[in-house]
Amino acid sequence: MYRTKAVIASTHRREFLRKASALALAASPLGQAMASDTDEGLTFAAGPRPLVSYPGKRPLILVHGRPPHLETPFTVFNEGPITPNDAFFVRYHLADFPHTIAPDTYRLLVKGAVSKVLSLSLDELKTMPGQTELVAVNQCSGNSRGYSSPRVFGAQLGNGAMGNARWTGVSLKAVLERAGVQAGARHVTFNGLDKPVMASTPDFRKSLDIEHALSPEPLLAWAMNGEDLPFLNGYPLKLIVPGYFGTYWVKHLAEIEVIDHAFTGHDAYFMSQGYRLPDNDCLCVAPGTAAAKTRPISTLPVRSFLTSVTAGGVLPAGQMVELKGLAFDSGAGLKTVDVSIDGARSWRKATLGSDLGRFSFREWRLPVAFERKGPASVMVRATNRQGEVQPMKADWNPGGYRRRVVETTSITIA
Ligand SMILES: Nc1nc2c(c(=O)[nH]1)N[C@H]1C(S)=C(S)[C@@H](COP(=O)(O)O)O[C@H]1N2
Ligand SMILES: [Mo]
Repeated sequence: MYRTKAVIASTHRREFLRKASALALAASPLGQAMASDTDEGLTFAAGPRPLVSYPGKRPLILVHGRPPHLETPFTVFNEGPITPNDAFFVRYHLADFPHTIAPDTYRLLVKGAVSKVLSLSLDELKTMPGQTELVAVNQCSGNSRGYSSPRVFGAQLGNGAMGNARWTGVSLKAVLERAGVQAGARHVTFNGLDKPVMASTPDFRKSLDIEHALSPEPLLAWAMNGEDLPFLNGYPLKLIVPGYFGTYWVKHLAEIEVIDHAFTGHDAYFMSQGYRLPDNDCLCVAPGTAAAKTRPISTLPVRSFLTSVTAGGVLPAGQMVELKGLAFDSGAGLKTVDVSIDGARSWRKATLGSDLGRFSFREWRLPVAFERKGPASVMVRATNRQGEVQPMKADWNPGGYRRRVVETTSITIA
């Protein structure tokens, strides 16, 4: 059960809510996340997973309560290519995360190897040059980790630690240029308002190479699908790194530091120790073994999912049914989505839905008829414009990161 440490005096509450976007957990009937006994139909070794309600969110799958780690129920992905704000997954590493942030006193600090230190208000960010908007997938590095075989440590996630939204903000490049990046700058580090509870726990900080930080893609977003960022998704400002895993998308962003040296030490833990992959071509090792050398995780692999029917679902025999799902990659763009209903003996090309941008989920559809009653399976395989294709056999790494295998959904034809 989750309980907030923040206590809001009731006399000030209305004034407070007018000024601040807040979780307001203590004062709301959602002060205790309400668990129901419904689960996602997936049973991991830890047992079935309950749904919980948090402020601003519909019931989501509870992965951990402290700090909140919530997964999107997979059926949400059949609603369309944009993930609704109230259904978007939530991930935090540090238990001391903010519960209230007042938008009028919030500032973004830009410092380090720059000509001038900036302290920017939300209004300044919203009116400066470099305003931008794009649709992009936020996927956790550990999405689908629960399917790793052999099993690995870490949150046993299903496929719901991902989501796709329209992000509105200002380009990171414009903010860095306004501060004036000094010659010799090598990396840019990012820190949010959340903090570790104990000094021995490293802070959650991420970094991008200076070339990447000054490229056109990364942005600092205040809006998600046309509304303020949901509090739990990083209100009031979040770094968006299109095509890169969610670990770089720092929430409650408060500090940007340009550095002219390597990013090392205790504060670099989530770059130097965590979120790393085997440093080789497949980014994988023999199952159960360790990697000799590692590198930070970076871009999303090409992936695809069936959404119109989930594992254990039933479809009718002898009539046309439309299969539907989603595919995405790191920005090269999708070329084809192929579907097999005969155990990979033959593949049919699905029709791709509207293109919302190269970093977005893209829908696919395919009408098929299952002739015979009994158990059946559906496999989906995406290929991008660079020829990257999902493998038939899952590769393995010790972190259980970056799953990309062709998914097989077992169903019944009745
Ligand atoms: N400040 C902060 N930002 C963070 C994290 C965090 O723990 N603290 N976790 C990261 C990770 S690993 C993921 S997957 C995404 C999740 O974004 P969401 O919670 O908005 O879905 O946030 C990233 N940004
Ligand atoms: Mo993550």
